[in-house]
Amino acid sequence: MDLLPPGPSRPKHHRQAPLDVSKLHEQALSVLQHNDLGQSTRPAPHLYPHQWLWDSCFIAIGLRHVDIHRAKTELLSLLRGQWDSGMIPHEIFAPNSTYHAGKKVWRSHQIEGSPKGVHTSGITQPPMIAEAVVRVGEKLGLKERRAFYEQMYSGLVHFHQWLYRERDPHNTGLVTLIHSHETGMDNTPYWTRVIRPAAPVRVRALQGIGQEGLLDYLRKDKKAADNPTERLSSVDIHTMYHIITQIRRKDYDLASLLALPYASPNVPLLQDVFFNAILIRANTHLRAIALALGKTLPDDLQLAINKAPHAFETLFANGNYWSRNLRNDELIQEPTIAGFLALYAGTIPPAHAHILAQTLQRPTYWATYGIASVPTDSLYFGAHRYWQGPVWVNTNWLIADGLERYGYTDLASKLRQQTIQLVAKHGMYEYFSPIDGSCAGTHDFSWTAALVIDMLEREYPKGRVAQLAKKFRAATRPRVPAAV
Ligand code: 9WN
Repeated sequence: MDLLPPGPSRPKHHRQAPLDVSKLHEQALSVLQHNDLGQSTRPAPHLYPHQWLWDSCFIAIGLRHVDIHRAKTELLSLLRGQWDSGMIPHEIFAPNSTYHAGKKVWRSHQIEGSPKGVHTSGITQPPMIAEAVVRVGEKLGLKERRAFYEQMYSGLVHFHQWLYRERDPHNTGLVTLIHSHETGMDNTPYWTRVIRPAAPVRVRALQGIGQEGLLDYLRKDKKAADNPTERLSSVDIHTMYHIITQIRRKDYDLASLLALPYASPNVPLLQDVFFNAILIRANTHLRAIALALGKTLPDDLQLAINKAPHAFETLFANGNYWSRNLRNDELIQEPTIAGFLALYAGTIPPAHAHILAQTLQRPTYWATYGIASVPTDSLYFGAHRYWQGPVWVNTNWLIADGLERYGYTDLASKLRQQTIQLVAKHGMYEYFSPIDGSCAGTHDFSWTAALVIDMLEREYPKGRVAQLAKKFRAATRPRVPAAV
């Protein structure tokens, strides 16, 4: 595959097979309708019954095309989980739903400053919320947009301030993650590498006698998964639970965790490249929101925002961007999709963007349906193994956006069209094999549906889907409360 030169050319159509746009749109809407919880949307019916931070952002980006009121509600509802510190948690638990790492695991109500009346996790997730607010804002008239921005503004500022104040205590310009779930890519290999030495004694003992298979019986997520072998390994999931217990005992506070010496089974801490790239982009959006409201961001935040793009460049080595292990200050040069998010950050030098655009076109990353979460020549690769190989619709969406920002318009369009084809052929699944597109993970996955709607709007003539949107609004409206 050749690198397409940057330029303002109109996107060409890269259709591989005839596509029934209306049918696909209808399927996507029915998934969102089915997963609608009133003021938020669950990611999937069985496996993920609560509200997740970055899922809701992607969902709002799709919903804005069909029900702007509901899209606003999706984002406003995230603020009900915000902690006094400013943290927006990665999960807000819906009442009466079971989940393998639910409220009893996180115990947010025991921590001072957690919100009253809702149970949440104690960690965050990629800060996609400013992006989603701006995307929803694009669909509103000036007056309504400002009103919506006003509703979101202080929560957003507070969140970004928390990220830099609490998660970058040494003012490096890069925030640190305390759990792999914060990156959104739970078992991505660069996290797996640092997590495995932190396995609890019981897990290592079972591994020592070759009996780790027994851990399968203690897993709760397997019951809800369509095919449990497509999720994390039992060793990794038990290690992740163990890390949750340790960070909970330290009130999910980075400063306290930093005070622990680095020896197994302590907690891995990473300046995560994927998360920081998204944060840099979110900062740009936050600035735009402040500008639209005629407000000035607080000085501490301005300083951090200015520093971040320079600090991000310290993650560049050998032609890619990597996460830094805060425990030993080393870059973890383990090939995954994460470094490509530097394109989405939008602040890297064009020469680096050029290298990334070339790398992601290698067949090991991009076979037919977009970018594999781990290249096929990695030792970690498994075509259906969660974040260790499959193509995900949200990362295709993010990378297409990043490519476009650097002028690779045609490549971005090709990526979006292949993603649409993938979902049209295999269904609204959570993830897909990068080799043959076969579906994996859970069915009726909300961000797949929402982002397909967004990509359809982008790639296909407008107006063909308006009627379906009307039908969707009629079906959801009575269940949506007037305000959050
Ligand atoms: C833990 C909901 C979430 C996504 C994450 C994805 C997965 C949860 C899990 O599901 O994580 O947060 O139970 O494995 O990795 O990106 O937000 O869709």
